[in-house]
Amino acid sequence: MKRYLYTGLFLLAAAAPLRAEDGSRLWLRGNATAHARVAAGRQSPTIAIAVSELQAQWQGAAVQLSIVPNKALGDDGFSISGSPQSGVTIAAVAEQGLLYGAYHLLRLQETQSLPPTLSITETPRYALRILNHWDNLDGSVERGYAGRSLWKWGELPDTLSPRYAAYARANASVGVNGTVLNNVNASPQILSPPMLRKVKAIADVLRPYHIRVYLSINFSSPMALGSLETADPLDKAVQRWWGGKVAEIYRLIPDFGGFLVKANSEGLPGPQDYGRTHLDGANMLADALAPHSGIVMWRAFVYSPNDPDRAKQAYQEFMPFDGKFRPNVIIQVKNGPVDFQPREPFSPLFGAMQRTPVMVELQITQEYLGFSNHLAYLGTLFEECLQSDTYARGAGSTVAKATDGSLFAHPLTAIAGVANIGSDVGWCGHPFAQASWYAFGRLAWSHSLPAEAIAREWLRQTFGSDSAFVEPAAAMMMQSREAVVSYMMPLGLHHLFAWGHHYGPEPWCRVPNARPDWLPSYYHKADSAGLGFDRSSTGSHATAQYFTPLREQWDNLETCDERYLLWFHHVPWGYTMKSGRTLWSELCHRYQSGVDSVRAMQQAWDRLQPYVDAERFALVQSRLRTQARDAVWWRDACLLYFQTFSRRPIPYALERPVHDLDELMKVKLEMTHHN
Ligand code: GCV
Repeated sequence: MKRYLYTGLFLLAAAAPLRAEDGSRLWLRGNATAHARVAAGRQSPTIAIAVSELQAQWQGAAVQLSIVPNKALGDDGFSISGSPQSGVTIAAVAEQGLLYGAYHLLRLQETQSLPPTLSITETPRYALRILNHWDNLDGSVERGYAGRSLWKWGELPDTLSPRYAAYARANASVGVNGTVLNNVNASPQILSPPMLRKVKAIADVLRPYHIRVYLSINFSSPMALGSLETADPLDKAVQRWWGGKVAEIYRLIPDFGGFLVKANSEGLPGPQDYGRTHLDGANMLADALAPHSGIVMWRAFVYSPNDPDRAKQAYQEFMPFDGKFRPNVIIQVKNGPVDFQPREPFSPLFGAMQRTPVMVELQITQEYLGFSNHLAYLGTLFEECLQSDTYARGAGSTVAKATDGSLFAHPLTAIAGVANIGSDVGWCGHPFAQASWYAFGRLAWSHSLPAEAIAREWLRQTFGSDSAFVEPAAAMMMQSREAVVSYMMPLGLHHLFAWGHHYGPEPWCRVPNARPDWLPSYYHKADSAGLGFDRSSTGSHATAQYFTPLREQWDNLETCDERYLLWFHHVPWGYTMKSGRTLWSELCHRYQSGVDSVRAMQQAWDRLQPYVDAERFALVQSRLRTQARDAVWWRDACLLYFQTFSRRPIPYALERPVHDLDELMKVKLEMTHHN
């Protein structure tokens, strides 16, 4: 079976009712026909952007931008008052508040939700709202499915791609205020003087949009760049080296944000190489950055096998250090305890680490959700994580509240999203993937916004406001991520991906001498008795890392949320599920429902053709066809493989598989630019 990667279109040209669009304008498609009167009491590059955006697009009467001493608004907040007819005032304490206020007002206009009288006050829930780019210095992007890197290192610092400002504008429009330019698998070279001059050139473009630049660093940099013989964080020469390097960065980039660090994870160097700890490493860097008000985002994505269950390892490694980090350290924790699977329970570090700032890392790029071939709106995944109740301080202690400074009073609050942005003309590789970037920004600003409301907002701005379009398209988006869960890994299954890339299924995968926790069988544990990883008290007891009542609920097969059933339990094939079906039968139904959902998305999209420009219509239609084929592939691969253990028939009411297991087991994807 040959699998195609979709780089071109092979569609019959449909009648084009609307102007073709390439997606490059994202959700900022306001037509520059307005000539509003906009006045500002002060001048600055940032205020000039707010003024010109409003002048070009605001269709109402005059707008006044005012700096006011209203401390309650904080640095980024704003208020909007007045009325579109008689004139609007946007007030803020600082210039960036005016910029965010301008974009907010224009969003209300573009989504046709302007009230006759405006009385709005907005402040963000996280102080730092940051994109992480996994972009390498050679222009490739790790887990990137939207072309090459946005950053043209070869032509910087002299040539500035117009995309840098367009990127900054898009981010500012949704409130993103930071970006980590390079991959967490960091090359030490990013800190070399020539590279820092290139970084400075980007920072200069992003600054008026109030986007700070951060860098991922390699812990061995003092050895690779500074010819020291060690990178031991307790070594004085190492500390001096970092102090000097940080000072050099701040001379070039006075508002530099700080470092993101992946250390002692997946083969990268770190303090443990010298018998030191994550605490030693993070605090050493924090001391170097503190004089300049920079921060360290130290990742908790670590899984050295100190426990047979990978899902427990980050908690075990980091909890002993709670309360011991410097105040400018924040621990960056992936949403789930393993690795950005289509569905995971939240990481138990949220809520548990109370005396240290902790930030959520979400993945916007679809490493484990069909790359940019599959339509999977991740607003629902982000919402599910942020609204998960940790019960750390009783009911209502959501992940959002455990990280936004409200439950545990930390002044440093942040959230990160691994970007899905590249050189692709439509930025994200799939027109609907833009929605996940948009949703990240909106939730980082206001984590209680419903994913559905965000989807509607995005659709109105990106395609058009006709409710005959918006409502069915929003419904399609809202079910899209659940569809992926169903056809890939329902009921708490995880990591069934093929070796070498994370696109297709390979639950049977065996690789001699591979780390066991990189193989699907480690996670699904299928045998003749049943399926799933026993993380209950009879198994690895990962449930003990959660608060009551979750630990008891999830520990018990009968009360465990079925979404996480096979995450926490090894369940007999004949076990009776809530539906009354056996586990095996339920599994078959779930896989089929995933396939059915994709077909329903295809139908829904085809019906929307009259409302969509030909170019984006055809692209989405083509991607949905790929997705439909892939969904069948996933269903057949997983069910036929698990059937070798369950030895039960696929329920007769369901579609029959269309592949042979032998044939599927031979599929080897050539994912040259997609892995
Ligand atoms: C940047 C997973 C991904 C890696 C990624 C890593 C991480 O393992 O597959 O590509 O590396 O997570 O988040 O550090």
